[in-house]
Amino acid sequence: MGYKKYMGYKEYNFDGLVGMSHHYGGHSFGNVASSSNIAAVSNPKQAALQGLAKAKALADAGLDNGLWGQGILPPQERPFLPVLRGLGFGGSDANVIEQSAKYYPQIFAKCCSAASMWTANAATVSPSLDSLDGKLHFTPANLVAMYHRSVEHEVTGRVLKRIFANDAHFCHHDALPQNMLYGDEGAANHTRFYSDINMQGVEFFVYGAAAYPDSDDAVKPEKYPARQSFEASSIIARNHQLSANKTVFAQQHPDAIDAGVFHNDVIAVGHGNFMMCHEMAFLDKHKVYAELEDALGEKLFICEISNDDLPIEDVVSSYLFNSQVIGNVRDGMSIVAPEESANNPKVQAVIGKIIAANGPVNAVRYFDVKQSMQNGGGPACLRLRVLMNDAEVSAVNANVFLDDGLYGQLVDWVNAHYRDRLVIADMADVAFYNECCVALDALTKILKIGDVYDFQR
Ligand code: SUG
Repeated sequence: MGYKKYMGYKEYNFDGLVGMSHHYGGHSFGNVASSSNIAAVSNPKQAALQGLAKAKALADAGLDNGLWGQGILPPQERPFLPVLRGLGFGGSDANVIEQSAKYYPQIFAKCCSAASMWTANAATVSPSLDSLDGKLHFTPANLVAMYHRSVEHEVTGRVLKRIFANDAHFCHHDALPQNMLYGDEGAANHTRFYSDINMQGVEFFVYGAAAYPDSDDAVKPEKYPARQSFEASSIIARNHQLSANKTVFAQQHPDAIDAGVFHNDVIAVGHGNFMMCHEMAFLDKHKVYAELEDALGEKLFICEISNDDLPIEDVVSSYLFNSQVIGNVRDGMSIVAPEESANNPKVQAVIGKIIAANGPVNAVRYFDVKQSMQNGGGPACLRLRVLMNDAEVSAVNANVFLDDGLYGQLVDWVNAHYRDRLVIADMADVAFYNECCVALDALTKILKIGDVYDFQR
C-alpha cells in the first residue's frame, strides 16, 4: 500500500481506568515511589475519580479546540484467579483466594495488582501513517521484568482487539515471548515525532540495555533492572513495518535507571516536533538528538534540562517529565503535569524557563493524580496515545470515547462499586473478588466491549 498522506488524523489518549484493587504493594523494584509506599492504605475510589477527572478535563479541552480526543481503557480482573489456579490452588474461588493468600502472600498480592491502569505500558502503537501496510499496529507489552505486570498482556491484547476490531484498519500482534531477552514495556519507552500530523512520523524507541550488545564497551544499569531490551524494540519496529530511515533507537542512560528512572517517560516526553528531556535521559545524547532531527528532516525543538537546574532526584520525585504534552506548534502546546511538580520550586523555575524559551510550549496545567503517583505513575503513565484518522475512529464500535454521558456513567459506576480504603488483607476475602466481578461485568456493558474477562468466559 505504501505511505500515505491522509487528512483528519487526531491523537487519542486512552486513559486506563484505575482498578478496584489499587493498592500499594511495593511490587516494582527500581520504582522509588512503589518501594517507598509499600503497605500504605490506598483509596481506589479516589484513585479512579482522580484519573477520570484528568481524562475528562482533557476530553473537554479537546472537544473545544478539535485537536485531540480522549478514550478510556478498562481495568483488569483482580485477584487474577486463572494465574493462582495455574500455581496449583484449586477448588472454589474462595478456596483459591484463601489458600494462595495464606501460603504465597507475596505472589497473591502481585496477582491483585491494579497496575494495568498505567496504559502507557499496555502496548506499543504505530499509526497507519508509519506502517508499510497502512494499518494501525498494536503490540501488547509483555512487561516481563515485573511479575505482577507480566500477567497483564493477554487480557490487554483481548481488550485492544475488541475495541479496535476491524481487520481492514487494525493489525494486532501478540506480546513478545516472556523472557527478559525480549523485555518490553510498551509506549512508556516509545515516542513518535512529526511536524505534520497527517504525514509519516519518526518512531523513537528507547531501551534500557541490549541483551546481546554489539560492543564490549556496552554499559547497563547496575542497581536496578533495564526493563526494555534493544532486541524487543527492534522486533516491534520490524513487526509494525516501520521504515528504517524513520526509526531511531536510543539507549537510556544507565545512571538514570539506577537513580529510579525505570521508564524513559519518567525522564523525557516528546510530542509533535517537541521534546522535553533531562540531560541524563540518553546515553550519547548528541548522537540521539542528531539522529532524531535527521530522521524528522526538519527542526526538532529539544528542551534539555540540566542536572544543575533539576537534579535527577527531583526528576524522580516531581515526575515533571511524566507530563503529557498536548496541542501543536500553530496553536501552542501545554504541559499537563502532576501536582507534585507544582510543589517543587526547582521544577517551577524549569517550567518558567520552558515557557519563556522560544519553543511551542506556552502553558502548564496541574492535575492531582496522587493515588497513582504514590505507585510511580504520573499523568503520562495513565495514557496510551493512539493516532487515528476519521475512518479508523468510525471503525471503533465500542463506547470508549469519553464524553459527558460516558463520564457520568463511569463516575456513577465508580461511586457504586469502589472502596475508599484498601489494604492487601482486604483482598484475601472472596467477597472482594465477587464485588469486582459484579462491577467489571457492568463495566463491559457500559463500554460495549463484550465479554473480555476470564470470569465471564
Ligand atoms: O510498572 N508501578 C508501575 C508504574 C508504571 C508507570 N508507568 C510509566 N512510567 N509509564 C510500574 O512500576 C507499582 C505497583 C505496586 O507497587 O503496588 C507499579 O506497578
